[in-house]
Amino acid sequence: MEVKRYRGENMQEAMFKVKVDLGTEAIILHTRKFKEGGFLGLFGKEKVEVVAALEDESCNNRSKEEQQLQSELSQVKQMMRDVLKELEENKLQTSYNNLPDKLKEIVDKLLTRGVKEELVTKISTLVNDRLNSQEIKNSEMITKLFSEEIKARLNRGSPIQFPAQGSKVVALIGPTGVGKTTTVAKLAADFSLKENKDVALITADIYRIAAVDQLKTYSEIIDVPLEVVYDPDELQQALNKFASKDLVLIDTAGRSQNNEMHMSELNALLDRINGVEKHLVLSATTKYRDMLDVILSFQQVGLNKIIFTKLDETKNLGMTLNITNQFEAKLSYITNGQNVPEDIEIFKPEKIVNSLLEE
Ligand SMILES: Nc1nc2c(ncn2[C@@H]2O[C@H](COP(=O)(O)OP(=O)(O)O)[C@@H](O)[C@H]2O)c(=O)[nH]1
Ligand SMILES: [Mg+2]
Repeated sequence: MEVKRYRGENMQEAMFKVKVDLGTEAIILHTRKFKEGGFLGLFGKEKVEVVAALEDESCNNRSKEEQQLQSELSQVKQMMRDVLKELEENKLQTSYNNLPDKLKEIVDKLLTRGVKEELVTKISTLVNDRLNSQEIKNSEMITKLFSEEIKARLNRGSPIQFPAQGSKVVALIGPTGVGKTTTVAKLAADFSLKENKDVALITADIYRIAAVDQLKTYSEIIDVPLEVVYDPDELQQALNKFASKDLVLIDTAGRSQNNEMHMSELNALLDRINGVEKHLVLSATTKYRDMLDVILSFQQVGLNKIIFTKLDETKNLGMTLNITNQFEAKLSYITNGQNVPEDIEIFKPEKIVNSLLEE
């Protein structure tokens, strides 16, 4: 501790000096009055002396206090954060608990029916927001809002439509075994028998004898002509031959490692045909990730529409919603059984909505 003395004409002056020199933290140890000048202390002028010191410790203490204060402050801050977080979590928890049962029930239903989680979250959040702005908030309203949101994401169905003049050419493309040939037969039967259209078939699936036979049998039963083609030139010739038909359906080989008709060949085959509408055939039993792979590879060939098959074999109807939500291509048909020609229908969003939401 450093002790210093300060003198002044009066107390104020001495204190002022202490303050200037030692700062406000100075400790006053002692003050006294004394006389300066004169003789033996007589007749001298009265002055003031202040003994002051600046404690090192006071300095230390101060910074210690500051540190302590800082740490207390950050503790308080942390506590506040914890409390706020807890409040927020409680709020979320409470708000989830407060969601109407019907809403939670539909969320479960959509998840079990194969709609992907991310999409279910999105849709149910929107429904809940919309519900909050409604006057009536009963189960019917919740179902109605869900069905609107789902329908908006399913797009309209887009079946085969005929040009005012000339023939319509539709090719079915897709992996092996998804039901292309069966679907070609169903479409041929439907258009020729029910809608009285003049239909012809072409098969480019010449890599499996059985595949040709399969379609040949159908063509005979339905009584429509069939041409088997082996290359793009023959395909063009067959199309010329069928130029007066209303509808020409082309069956193609599935794409697989063992199959010589790879994507590029399929591309080469269909590339030169003007105005061919390509429907990608997907089986609803395929896993979503695999389905995305299939769509991405067939997008190289260019696809206009999507047909979903085998909906009878799965509860995963949500697949249709996942796909239409993610891709622009519209759905044209769905098939739901092996029977030709019965088990096919135009894709109708309402029907999918109902099936997704039904009890
Ligand atoms: N359950 C069911 N089976 C189908 C459906 N469509 C096709 N199939 C069956 O799937 C198998 C493969 O069909 P196919 O038309 O040869 O497929 P492709 O290789 O794509 O031409 C056959 O056993 C068909 O009967 C469907 O909608 N539901
Ligand atoms: Mg086939």
